[in-house]
Amino acid sequence: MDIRTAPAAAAHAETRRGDYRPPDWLVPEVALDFTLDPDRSTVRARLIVERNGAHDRPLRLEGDGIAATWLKVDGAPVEPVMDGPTLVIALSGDRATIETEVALHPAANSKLMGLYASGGILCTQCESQGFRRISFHPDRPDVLSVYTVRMSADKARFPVLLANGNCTASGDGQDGNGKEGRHWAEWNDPFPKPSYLFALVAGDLAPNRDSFTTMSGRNVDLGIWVREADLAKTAHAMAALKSSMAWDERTYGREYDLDLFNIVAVDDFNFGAMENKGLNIFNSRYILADADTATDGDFDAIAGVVAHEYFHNWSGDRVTCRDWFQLSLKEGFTVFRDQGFSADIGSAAVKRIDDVRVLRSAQFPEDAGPLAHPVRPESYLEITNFYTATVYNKGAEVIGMMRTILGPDRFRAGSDLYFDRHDGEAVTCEDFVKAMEDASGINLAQFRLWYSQAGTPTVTARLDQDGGRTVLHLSQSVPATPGQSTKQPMVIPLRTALIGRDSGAELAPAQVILLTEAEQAIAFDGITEPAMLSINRDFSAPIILDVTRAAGELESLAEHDPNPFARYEALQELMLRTLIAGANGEPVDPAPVIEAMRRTLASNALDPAFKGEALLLPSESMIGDRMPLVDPDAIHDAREALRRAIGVALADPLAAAQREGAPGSDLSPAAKSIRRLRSVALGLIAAGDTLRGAALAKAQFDSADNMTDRQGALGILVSLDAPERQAALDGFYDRYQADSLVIDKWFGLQAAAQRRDTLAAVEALARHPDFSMTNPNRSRALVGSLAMNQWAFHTASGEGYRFLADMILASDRINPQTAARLVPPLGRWRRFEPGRAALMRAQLERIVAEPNLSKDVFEQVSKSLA
Ligand code: B3K
Ligand code: ZN
Repeated sequence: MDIRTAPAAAAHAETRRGDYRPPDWLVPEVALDFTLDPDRSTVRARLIVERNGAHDRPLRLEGDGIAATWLKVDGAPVEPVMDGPTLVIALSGDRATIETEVALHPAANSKLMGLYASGGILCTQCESQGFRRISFHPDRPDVLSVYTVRMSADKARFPVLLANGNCTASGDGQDGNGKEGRHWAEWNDPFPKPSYLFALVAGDLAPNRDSFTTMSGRNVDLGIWVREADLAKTAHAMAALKSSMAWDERTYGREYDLDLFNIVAVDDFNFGAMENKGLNIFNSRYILADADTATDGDFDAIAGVVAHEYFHNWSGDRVTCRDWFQLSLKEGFTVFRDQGFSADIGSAAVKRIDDVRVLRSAQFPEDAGPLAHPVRPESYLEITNFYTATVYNKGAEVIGMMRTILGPDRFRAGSDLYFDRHDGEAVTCEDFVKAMEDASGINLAQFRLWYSQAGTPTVTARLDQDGGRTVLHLSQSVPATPGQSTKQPMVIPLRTALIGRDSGAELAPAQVILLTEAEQAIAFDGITEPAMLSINRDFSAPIILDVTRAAGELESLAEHDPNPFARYEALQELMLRTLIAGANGEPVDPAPVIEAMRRTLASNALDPAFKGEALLLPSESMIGDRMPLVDPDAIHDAREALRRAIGVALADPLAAAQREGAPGSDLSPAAKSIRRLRSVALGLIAAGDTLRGAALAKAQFDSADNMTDRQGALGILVSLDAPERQAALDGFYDRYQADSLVIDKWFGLQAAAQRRDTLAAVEALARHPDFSMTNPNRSRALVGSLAMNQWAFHTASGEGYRFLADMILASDRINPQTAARLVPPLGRWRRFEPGRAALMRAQLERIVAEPNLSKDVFEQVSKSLA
């Protein structure tokens, strides 16, 4: 139940970065008093406000779907004056006490922003602008306050009451009056924070308790709060929390600052998790895991997200963002930090391959489409739409490039300076870069273009060797993107080595070449043998690389390049060239790919996890991204043909790899590697021989003692026409009916199936009793997975587009954030052949014509059509 305020003229108004002005009023103190009930909660707020600078503007407190039951200024009742959703209070003095009361209906809050109910737990989500759905407030990240929170609730239904900071008092009754069945608690957070970091939780929860001793010897009590029945699934998250606390001390010198650190898991959550100060709230999929229900990938994602949210305590909470255009200040940096953590606790090469895969599959298409925006955007209608792969993942690459340019020691000096200089402040991306410059003495003026220019640069590279001279010719270009027709050359750090074509040895030590001009030539001295270029090693820059290669070079690099990432890239590039030729209808010889894969499989020097990654063919959408126009059928056919050829030719070594297993209880990198390669091999075997593949998959499924093997097998069976398929799907459902995170997998695997009837199956599953649009995990599992399944989603009839548009419209009425996230797959219409493009566009037009569309969906759809 949202109270509709007068349709503000500003409903679709843009917020622009250049319009930033410091707040007119500061709020040094906030005291909140919640009387909690799912059907009717009341929130009393007392704000101490102070005029900021000399001006005579009124105090403006933002609201969203709330109304003040009363308002007091310095203790005296005042009639509330509204400007649309905003409460406007004229104040004559420079300091005042403002009190408001609002009533909320958490159980009816399906947007999952503000105070809402999830499975009987009351919880909050405030970033970016959810606090204004709880109480009237400036609700901008540069207004920092010390919060005191009091809450009362029914003791039987909500025995646990948590908020930010430390619990200072608690007792039975309400307001000290002993009201029957209720209890209360009071919390205080000594660290001033913006409203987006406020949180409270009330529920019937049990803790996994542990403790951590910080580097200065302080004890921190840790708690992970879940339903009692889920306690056994919290061990991995707790271990990850403790190792990320130690890692941040070692790697960035950052120590935790409160005596308490709590995490709560809830089932209904709009994204992964939230870094509220001292009280992180998580989507339960990033906390709960055991070998029977979670894959190795799930375990890794849990460690990564737990670390990410923990790291925000410094990169986000202690030093926060001045305005939402600076989102990458905390998100890009924190992703970079969590990637470093995961690389250190697992295989660094595999982690880099995974991160680059995410960048290429999510960020590159975004950068090449109608929703392209710089890492630091210039304007938005709805900030929620800017929690993107560009802000997060390209933002992390930008930090990584600074580290590459500065070197690790100067980078660390820069981050120390940044944290020291800005502790307790709300700052900008510019402040971060300035700290890096000041600490290193390196000028980053041109580098700053990475924050302002959208679009993925393309770099061409050619190594010329003649007359004893070796010269590397480089050129760069950045494509036009919406609102940015011309671009300047960027600073592109390219980690480069030359490899002897005959010896396979590095002829010159690897070095970082800084490409700063549109065209540049670099001469190498003392190279006497024919050389091959190994460039953009470890993906040192987030670019598209176009290297002129001699015949046989990629094969040779795939086998000999000493840099594992470069070997992976060479094999991927070899596959891509073959697949693109196939999709273009050219005659294709699969032999070079098969032989390179055979050598990779046979190598004893390679980690099996690396082999698993290396043998995975580029996805259909990645192939499409490299073509002028996407023809999903041609791409699918070419990819399946190559998979079949590989499966037939390498049947024996693949079968050997598939036979290797590791006990599910073993989560060591080596055991994970074996399982990873096992299911990749199974997929290729099945591509070569359906009957054999189905039998092997069924056997792997039945004998599995862990979810990685079980899901790996089921993920292959779902695409096969074999009797084992339905039996396995049914068995899986029956076994895990009561476990919603596993049932998400069941929905997701069917939506990802490579079958002609996938779309029809998904439409049927959308009517399954377990399907629900109100749970973001479930809707993403079914609808999100279909939209990522290029061949199944893009059927020539356009039925997939109609289905997705229906889902967007239905979901917009429930949860606009979830709905808006489903728009980008339709927004890529210009990339598809004309028939499909027209059908996709027609669905976008149908959506935008709908009255009462949310700002979230309106922004994504209208920009996609522009
Ligand atoms: N900061 C949150 C994301 C909030 C998204 C708001 N629409 C989680 C994270 O990135 O850590
Ligand atoms: Zn984050």
